[in-house]
Amino acid sequence: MPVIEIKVPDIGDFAEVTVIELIVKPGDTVRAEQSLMTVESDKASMEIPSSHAGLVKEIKVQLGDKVKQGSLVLMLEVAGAAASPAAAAASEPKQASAPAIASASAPVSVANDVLVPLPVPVPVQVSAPAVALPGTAAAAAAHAPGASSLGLPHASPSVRKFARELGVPLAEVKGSGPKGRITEADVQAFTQSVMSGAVQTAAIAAQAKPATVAATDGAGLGLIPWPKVDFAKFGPIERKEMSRIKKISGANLLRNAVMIPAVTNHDDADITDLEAFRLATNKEHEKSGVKVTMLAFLIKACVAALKKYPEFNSSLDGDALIFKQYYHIGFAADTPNGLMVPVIKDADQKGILQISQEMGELAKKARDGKLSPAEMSGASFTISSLGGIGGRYFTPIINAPEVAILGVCKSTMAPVWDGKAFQPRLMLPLSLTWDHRVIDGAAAARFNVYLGQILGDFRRVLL
Ligand code: CAO
Repeated sequence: MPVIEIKVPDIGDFAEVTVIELIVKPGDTVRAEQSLMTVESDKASMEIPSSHAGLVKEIKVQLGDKVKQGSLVLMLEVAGAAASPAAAAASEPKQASAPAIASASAPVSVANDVLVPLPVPVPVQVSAPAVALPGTAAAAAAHAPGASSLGLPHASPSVRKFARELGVPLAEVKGSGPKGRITEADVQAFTQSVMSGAVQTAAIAAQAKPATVAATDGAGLGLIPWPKVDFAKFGPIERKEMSRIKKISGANLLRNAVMIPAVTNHDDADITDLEAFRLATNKEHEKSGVKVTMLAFLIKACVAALKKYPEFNSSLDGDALIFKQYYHIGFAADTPNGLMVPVIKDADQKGILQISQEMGELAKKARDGKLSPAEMSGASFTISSLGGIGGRYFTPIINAPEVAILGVCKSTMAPVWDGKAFQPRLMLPLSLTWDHRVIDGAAAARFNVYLGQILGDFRRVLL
């Protein structure tokens, strides 16, 4: 029986491509259009199908070889009538794109028909080009065990198809092929380890986990799994367990960030006169040992704004709002073990000196790890001040079930136009984050404006 040469057909714009997978071996019988090997350019993977049915006699390429149109792929023994000269080339390559895998000779490109494996065993097609994938999907996929530089798990179209048929999330499979490429054997081995219980898919693991520890896994939210990276591959590393406080606050912050439709308004308050007053007060009370801080004034100013705009002092309860008639103000304290939020109770009934004194005591207890649960609970509004450190604005995360939080940064002197000239004024940057289910943008802007007015002239608190 005649033996014909199977060569690389027209592969479009690609001058040279690399052989990344040999799908057949000598002695295999192949059908016409059956894939012989996978090649890869810098843009896409393609499978080279056979133009004829026959018996593979000899493979003429090796993994890693660079091939181009006309390169000899293999020798195929075919039935006599089939060996016409016109047929002595492989079929058009199957690029992994195009609407579907129509015929084996229709080009299909990986780059334009991205199958992003989800934690559930249902592949989802994303029609955008790989380079323009939605940020999270692309970023996460790019760090997945077998991810390629396109943000996709490194696998040939046939392996992808195989994984799809088995419902295997390719992003969770570690590739053993060249450059971490996932092979059919990897998919098989993954399936076996899942069946034997040695490995759980992210979707199964998420179902088994309590909600609070979903902090490291997007699967509970129906997202693709969190990227797992072997950092040691890139350089020296050290693993340290997070503190208990960080673990607890992290889970809370994640829930609040994900569940609250939060918006942040930024504004500046002119605290030139207030700062002068604060410094004078501190001088006056030098001997008392109590230091009056800007945060104490902010607490008092917030109480006034909360009274004027009560929805900021409320909490959601199903479809109802609970309006609190007390003013317990939490303040974020930076401690060696992480973020803690002690609470000044009944701040409306306390003066600046008392608030300053209590704040000092609570902050010390927080840093010493001696806060009691009662001293950290019951807040109806929270302030997070980075004023002692620096920065301009930030977007604090609401401390649920509260509905707003005020972030404060470092005040700076700035030229402010008074209608006739620029005046040097001490300006305090404010960032108010609010829950859009409860508060409207206009109300948030009014709250900030009012807060600014009070801080600009504290006598307004008395009105
Ligand atoms: N603008 C300019 N200076 C400010 C300022 C502001 N908004 N706020 C405070 N300062 C100054 C203070 O006057 C003080 O200066 P002096 O030492 O010259 O008197 C200095 O900065 C340090 O103040 P402080 O931060 O120790 O005191 P505070 O009352 O402002 O804050 C506390 C107390 C507990 C809130 C603070 O120590 C702290 O832990 N801040 C970090 C909070 C945090 O981590 N927030 C982020 C939460 S989100 O991750």
